[in-house]
Amino acid sequence: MANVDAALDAAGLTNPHVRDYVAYWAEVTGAERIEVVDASDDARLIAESVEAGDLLPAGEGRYYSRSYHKDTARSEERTIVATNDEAHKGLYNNWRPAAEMKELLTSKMRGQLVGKTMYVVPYLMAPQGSPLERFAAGVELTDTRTVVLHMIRMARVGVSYINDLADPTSFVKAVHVAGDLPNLGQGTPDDQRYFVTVADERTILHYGSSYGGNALLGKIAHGLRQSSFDGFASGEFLSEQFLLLGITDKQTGEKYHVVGGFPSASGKTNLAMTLAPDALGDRYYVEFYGDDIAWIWPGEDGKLYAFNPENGVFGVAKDTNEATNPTALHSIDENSGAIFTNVAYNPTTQEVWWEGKTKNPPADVTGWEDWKGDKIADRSEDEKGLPWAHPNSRFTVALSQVPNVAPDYDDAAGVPVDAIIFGGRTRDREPLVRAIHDVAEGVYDGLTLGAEATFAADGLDGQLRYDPMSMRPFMSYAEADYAAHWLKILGQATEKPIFAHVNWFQRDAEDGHFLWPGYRENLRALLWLVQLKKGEVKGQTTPVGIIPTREELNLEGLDIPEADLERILSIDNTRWQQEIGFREEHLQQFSGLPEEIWEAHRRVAAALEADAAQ
Ligand code: GTP
Ligand code: SPV
Ligand code: MN
Repeated sequence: MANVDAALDAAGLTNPHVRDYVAYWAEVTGAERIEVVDASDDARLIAESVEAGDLLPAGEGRYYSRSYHKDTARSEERTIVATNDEAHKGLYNNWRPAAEMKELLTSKMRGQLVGKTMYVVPYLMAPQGSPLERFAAGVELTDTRTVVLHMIRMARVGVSYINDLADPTSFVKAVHVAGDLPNLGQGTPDDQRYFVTVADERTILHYGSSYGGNALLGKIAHGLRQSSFDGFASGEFLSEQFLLLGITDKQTGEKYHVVGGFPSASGKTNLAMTLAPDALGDRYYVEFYGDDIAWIWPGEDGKLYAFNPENGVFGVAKDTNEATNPTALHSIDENSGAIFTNVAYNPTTQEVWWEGKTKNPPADVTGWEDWKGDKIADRSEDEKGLPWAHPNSRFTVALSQVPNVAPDYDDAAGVPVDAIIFGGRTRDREPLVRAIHDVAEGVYDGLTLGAEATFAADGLDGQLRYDPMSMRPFMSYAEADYAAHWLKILGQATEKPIFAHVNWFQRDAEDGHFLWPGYRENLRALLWLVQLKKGEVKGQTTPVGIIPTREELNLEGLDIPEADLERILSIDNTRWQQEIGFREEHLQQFSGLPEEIWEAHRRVAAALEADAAQ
């Protein structure tokens, strides 16, 4: 058994409550050694991982890892929110009683670290000194060194973040045990994995995975699930699966900030890192703040403020290339410290590749291995069409490596929010952009976000489903309360942001091609939205919001078929009326939904009917 006190003393970890917590779990897990981690340990831990073969070199200052082949995405059905009050039970949070889950997880974790090291990772999910700092501290305990290396990139890590807390008990207890991955029955009736957030005790207990959101507990489990609960319980803030970006108009010197909720693997990273299209690049510049989480609160000046609690990016690799996302590509250049997971790898040349990195895979397959480690050259005729990389393969890199990161990304004051957008993979109905001035209608729009699910969660790719505010997998309390909390926070802002729904994924019904080229061109829709907010354009009013006229959308330097443009700038009333019926059923599942949301729903339905009757 480890000498906990000696290890904590040596690391200067003085917070007595953290010390008790570490000692407790060292005892439960039977850990042999305790190692307290600081961000400055990165180089040593990398060297140890390379030495042990957990990481492979991917060129100078970049690394490659493979996860167990059944452990490559979040598992929504194994993810549970537990509390001591059944009132927190919602439609999506898989609510369970806290006592039952704590007992179960403790039994799963008992003895799991015998002979192993327990890494103690103190972290902060916020810029230091922020008004929400008391919700941001945590200590992850983990059995997995590569998880530590990911945490060093994704969060601010070191004992200084937890030693001097104003309230020394205000840290999240986040325990992670990967366990024996080949013997956990992933996806079978005998699945052993449990990813539990005991939200009203600020305790996270994850067992059975070393992948991303299942294992980097600062990120999703604390940064989204726990913190959205904290935001609600304190009444102070929202925590959402949102990107955060700034648009600077170099001509006027003005800057606008946009937050946006798109479901997992639906374009947050791409939009937040985007460069202006070449033709508009002289005038506009996009600054990156965050690609996955925003904490949002009403400031004293009546504006809504936001920051990104993360310190890094855990981005989807697929289709990232010079044309779609040059900024992402350069954030993972040599010496960026990037860690790639489950892409294809060539141990001879130390190169990595994923679908869409280049048009075709490397012509010379010598040395190349797919994401499972199987040689491409050995593939049978049947296997030749299989992807080289896992569709949910990712890169992990610190925010500071992103070329267009905003100079004030680390500023504790956050930035004022001018617009809140929702979007997802919606193949019909949703136009390029529709703007909504009314707060209740904006919140209603978020709650009825319908999109195709993606490979970021196991077994759901392509399923059409509602994903409120893109928070469905991260929801921590009842949806009706969530809606009310949104209305409350937005209600406190005297300078309201404009809402909008965007869609880069509308397809042609016949041949399936995307009607809008997407990626860098998406900025055009946001520029129109900013202009609308400033009253520089009027748009056309439709029953579901204001959409741009053909003339208002800046299409300079963009060639797009007129027929496609017409489709993405129009509303299909019949299809929308059908959607209203689906929405009604969707919303009825949330008992006690605020009347303002129902009123918004009825207003939209009535406007569609009136429009159809004309
Ligand atoms: P999470 O990290 O899972 O929360 O996802 P995310 O929303 O940050 O997703 P990301 O930006 O990484 O995008 C995922 C996929 O969507 C990538 O394969 C992109 O190539 C694709 N994508 C992003 N933007 C566009 C777009 O404008 N058009 C099209 N067609 N595809 C896009
Ligand atoms: C997502 O799945 O939405 C992600 C990746 O952002 S994970 O950290 O695994 O949740
Ligand atoms: Mn995400």
